[in-house]
Amino acid sequence: MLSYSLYMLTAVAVLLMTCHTPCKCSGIPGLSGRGGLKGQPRLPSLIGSPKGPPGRDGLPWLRGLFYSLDSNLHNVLVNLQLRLSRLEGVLALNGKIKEAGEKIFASNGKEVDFESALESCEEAGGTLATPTNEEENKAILDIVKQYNRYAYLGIREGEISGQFSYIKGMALNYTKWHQYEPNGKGTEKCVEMYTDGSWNDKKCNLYRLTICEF
Ligand code: MAN
Ligand code: CA
Repeated sequence: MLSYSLYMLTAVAVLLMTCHTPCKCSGIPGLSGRGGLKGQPRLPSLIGSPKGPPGRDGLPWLRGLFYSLDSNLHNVLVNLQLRLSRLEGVLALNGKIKEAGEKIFASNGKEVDFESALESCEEAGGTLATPTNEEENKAILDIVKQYNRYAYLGIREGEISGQFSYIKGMALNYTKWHQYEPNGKGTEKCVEMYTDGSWNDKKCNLYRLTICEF
């Protein structure tokens, strides 16, 4: 009786932990992107790969318990995925978000200096919009055009003049400099996006549209 209660407690604890631990669902196989139900692999099982109902060997009641917890968990995750996908659809329809690959871009419509923009994005759990390919640059550009305002990007000049990198420190793997830019030679340490999607190095204390990525 005691060991049964212990198993029940453990099982419930596992279920609660899995359900309540905040997680980035894009990290779970089959839960990345929108509407990804087609051909979605089954989620990783708590008890290995459940090919069917509990077998006869081992502790059938324990296998049964985990099997049903596992099925419930699977259903919860599939429903969450559907619900999130519908919410993303609503936000996209209303022009509140732009999606590119795994990234979601959004603006609060405010024009502030670079540090304040970065702070707002981080406070919201994201960071400043940082285009790393043409698709992402286009998604950010859509927002720049929507507000008809230049926006700061998550790119900054390092100690070496003319050397720009992502705010996290890595070297740029994609650039979209406007002709003759960057030209600040150490005096323009931030980067703005123009309304044609090209980039200009610019002083960091100006008022530019805040666009974040999540
Ligand atoms: C201004 C600033 C510079 C920019 C030039 C381009 O001087 O916006 O950052 O390079 O215009 O002519
Ligand atoms: Ca410049």
